[in-house]
This record gives sequence, C-alpha cells and structure tokens, in this order.
Amino acid sequence: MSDEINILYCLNDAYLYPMINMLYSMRLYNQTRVNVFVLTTSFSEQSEQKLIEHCQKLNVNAHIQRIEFEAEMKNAGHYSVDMYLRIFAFKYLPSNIHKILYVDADMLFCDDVEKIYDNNISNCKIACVAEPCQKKLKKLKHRLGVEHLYFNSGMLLMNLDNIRKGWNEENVWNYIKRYTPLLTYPDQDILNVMCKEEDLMFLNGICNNMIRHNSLKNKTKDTVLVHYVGKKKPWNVQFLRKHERLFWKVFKTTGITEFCPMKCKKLSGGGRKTSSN
Ligand SMILES: [Mn+2]
Repeated sequence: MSDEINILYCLNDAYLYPMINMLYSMRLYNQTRVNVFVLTTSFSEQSEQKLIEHCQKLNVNAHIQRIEFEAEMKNAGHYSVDMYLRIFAFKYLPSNIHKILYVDADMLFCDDVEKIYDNNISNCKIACVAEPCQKKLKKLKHRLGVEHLYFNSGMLLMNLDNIRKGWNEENVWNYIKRYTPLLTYPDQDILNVMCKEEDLMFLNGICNNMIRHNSLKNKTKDTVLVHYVGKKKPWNVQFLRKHERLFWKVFKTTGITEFCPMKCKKLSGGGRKTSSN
C-alpha cells in the first residue's frame, strides 16, 4: 500500500467533467491520500474553480499548472497540444514527485487504483499496457522502428526519477521534430519511439481495458480501469452500451447538472479540439 498516490492529467476544458467523474469513480474503491496534478495550456478560471470544488469534496489535493507550450507539431483530428504535455511531465512536475500515474480523462475506475499504482517500477521508466491488436500495428511499428510491443499511452505509470535520468527536454524535442512526418497517433507514437524495451514494464490489460463504442467486446469482470477509446465517448453517443452506462451511473453521484450527453454532443461537434485519444 502507498502512503499517497500521485495522479496526472494533461487536458483542456473539454475534458473537465469526464475527469471529475473519473475521480469520483476512483474514490468508490480507494480512500488513500491523493495528489492530482493537472498540466494544461488552456484551462479556464471557471474549470479550475469547478475542479477544486469537487476535489475538496473528494478529499483530493489538486495542483493545476498552466504551461506555455507553443509547438510546431502535428495537431491532427481530435487531438490537442495538451496531450503532448505528458511526455514533458518529468520536466514540469516538482522534483520531489518520484512516481505518478498518468491517465487520460476518457477512462473510469472499476476497481482500486492501487492495483495499478503499487506495481514496483523501480527498474523501468514506464509501466503501461500493450495495444491488444499488435498485428494491425505492424506497418506503423515498422515505419517508426519500434521493436517492442506498441503500447497505449492512455495509462502510464511513470518512474519520474528514471525518466529524468534518461531524457531531457532537448532530446524529446529532437524526437518530436524528427518523427512528426511519420506520426499516426502523435504523442503515443513519440512515446513508443522514445522508450526502448528495457525502459518498459507491461501490465495486464485490466489496467487499461480499451473498449471502442462499436466493438462487440465488453468490459472484463476484473477490469481496474476502463478506457473509452475512439471518438465515440459515453457523452457523445446516442445509445449507451453496458460499459458506457457505468459512466453515467457514477456521474449521478457527482451532483453536476450542467453536463449532459446532449450538451456535450454540441460541444464536441463544434470543431473544438480536445485532449485524450
Ligand atoms: Mn483516451
């Protein structure tokens, strides 16, 4: 068991409510001291207030850090620059933070966060979950020269000390500049390129159970973290599948009334670029 848990989000206003909901889901299974760090380029005052208010209710310490981050990088589709911030976590987070769990905001806890957090990562930089279909990624991996299992970057348990020893800002930028023309999933590809086999520890798929709205797959019973991958999220689909109904079941407990599926549908249809893939 840990004395305290550090959790990192990198996002913008569009993912405020899913993130708050995720913290509520975390508290259903865990009462340990939690520090939540938010790295953002564009969080509004209003979002900040809202987040702090809910973190107080949940007994979570919130640290919001606004980052000036102008990058000449591929900013494709529904991706935002905020998601790149996770790669620079080692630089922006205080040096007394040694271990942190980065999570996308399009996820929900279905079990105790410590089942992920308590993994011993002293000998690696990042613990993560491999994408379930490596065959489909063969070409992409070949193009990028990735030899290890291609991992999903939605959940990254980071050993920040080991990362600080191995990476620096300049070499990350060099990777980004060099690989930008080849990227499909921008920040995820970069992380896969930067990490070598020995930097990684692969965790069980239940630690990042990726489910697409259109797939027939369902959440496995022992899932710790469900990940709503793809563009269709529980808040912008017309019909909810079983694992998506879970999102709204938890949401009812937040007491938030200003976020509903229809409103969000408008929001995501407005051309706004959001974080999290
Ligand atoms: Mn995601």
